[in-house]
Amino acid sequence: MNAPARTPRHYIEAAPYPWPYNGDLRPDNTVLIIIDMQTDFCGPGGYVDSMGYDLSLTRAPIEPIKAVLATMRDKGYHILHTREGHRPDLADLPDNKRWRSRRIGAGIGDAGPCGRILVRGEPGWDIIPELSPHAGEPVIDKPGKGSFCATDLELILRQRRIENIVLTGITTDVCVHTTMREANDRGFECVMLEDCCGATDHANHLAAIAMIKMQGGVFGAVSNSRALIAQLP
Ligand code: C5J
Repeated sequence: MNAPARTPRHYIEAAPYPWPYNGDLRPDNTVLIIIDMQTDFCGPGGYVDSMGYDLSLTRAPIEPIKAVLATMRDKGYHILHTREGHRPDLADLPDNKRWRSRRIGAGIGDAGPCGRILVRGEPGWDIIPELSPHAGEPVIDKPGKGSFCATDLELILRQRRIENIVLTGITTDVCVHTTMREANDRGFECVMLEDCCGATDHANHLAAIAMIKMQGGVFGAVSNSRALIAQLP
């Protein structure tokens, strides 16, 4: 008698374990999420620039993300984008978030060189042209750092039977990390691509990556664009 056919297993080289944990990696159960690649976070005159941080750190992931995006689009994987921003009337902007941003001279909701900072519909809030969403790729508008808070992201992922999430974008230590933690707690199997992320401080980028690898992969695993592109089925 023939043995029953085995489902093929596929893994991406990652740390601290080959990802995903069960080798069940397919275009229909896996999504690439690109977080907050907006002018406000990586463009001249945007929020991060107004705070005086080094833009080269948040722009570094643009080229690696482009390569991963092209590969995953080509192979038919799910693609999803997020944008951090607030309603023009600021009804969804907590007072303390605004107060803190004003302390360092980049008040959310205030006028800046790219329009009102982190306000939906303003030029600075747009995703940068290099990584523009294609028709049919959902864009999640989020008022917070995590992509699951006050959004329909989880509903969309469950509708599509997503199990695995490839995380990219900015910033590593804030919106990407918060989203990874939220996703992990909901049972999604996550990998962060380290060269496809960037932080406003490089030491924080490295620390955020190190945290993921603790406890056998406490939030998932860490890989990079080269390994993913080479090994994606
Ligand atoms: C921040 C983000 N850092 N996208 N947002 O405020 O990480």
